Amino acid sequence: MKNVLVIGSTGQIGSELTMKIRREVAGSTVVAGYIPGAEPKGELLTSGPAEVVDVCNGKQIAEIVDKYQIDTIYNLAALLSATAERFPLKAWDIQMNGLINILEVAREKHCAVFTPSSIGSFGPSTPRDNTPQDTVQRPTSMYGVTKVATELLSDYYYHKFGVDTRSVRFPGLISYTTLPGGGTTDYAVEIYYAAVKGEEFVCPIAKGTYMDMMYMPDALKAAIDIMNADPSKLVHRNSFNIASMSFDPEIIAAAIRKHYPDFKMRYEFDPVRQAIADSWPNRMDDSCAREEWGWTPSYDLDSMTEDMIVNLKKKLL
Ligand code: AKB
Repeated sequence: MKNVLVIGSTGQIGSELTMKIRREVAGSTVVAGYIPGAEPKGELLTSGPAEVVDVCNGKQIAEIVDKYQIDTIYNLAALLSATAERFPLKAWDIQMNGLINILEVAREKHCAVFTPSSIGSFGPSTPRDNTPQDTVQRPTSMYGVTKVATELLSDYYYHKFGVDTRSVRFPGLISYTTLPGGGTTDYAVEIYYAAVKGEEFVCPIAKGTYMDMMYMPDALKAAIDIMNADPSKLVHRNSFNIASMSFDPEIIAAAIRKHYPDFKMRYEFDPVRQAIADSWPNRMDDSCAREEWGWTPSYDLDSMTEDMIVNLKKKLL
């Protein structure tokens, strides 16, 4: 991984991943790909090249790959689960037509490709606890349909054309830098903003709904480590279960109350998000990722909560 293109570089994952690779991979050029209306700002803009890269424009992707001699593409363009339910055709266009554009460029120009999958690739008939690496994947949301298809298409390009595709199934990601938007797990970010601002939190997800969650530093580490993994050790490719913590709204609220004893939360559930959450696993089994490329998370709920609060205080107060 030397010359990297991050497509969707101004989103929740992209904004931090671009900076981490720029800082940590010596001699790398990391191009921040963005679409008009979501321009990079601040350090993301000043610390390296930025280019308009629309996944729906294969020619544009190919030009940027040639211009910077790109060897690795992080494809982070996506509509998250709740938004994808509102705009299913747009989600299909970005997630599937966008992916095939990227895979075609990668095939021609010999790039490795990371396209994240998600807990959303599972559905109601998947075992909910200790969800195995290889299991039933019959999601009921458009987001999930595109995620399963992403996994299959990425594996297809590896087996058929030798394109070095690899990825992970991300849990809900929690971070203080860039807000997510339109996801089912967004509540687990928003709850921290409410606590630090001293506001009551209105939770859109019902009590007792468990989902896998992960702190952003662990997610970024996974996205880089999987692309640097020894290919001879990889039995799987698209995509690996990765896990670090699983909780329901009561449990995260209790972790926050260790810092803000008066923190208040009430429920007003969102039927779209709740239906999606009810179809997702409680907790994935990530033993294949641990065995095949040494995945280990660093943060649990308490250490994440402490770090989120310290950083959000600096950001918001
Ligand atoms: C979402 O909630 O849509 C995403 C995801 C779990 O993939 N955060």
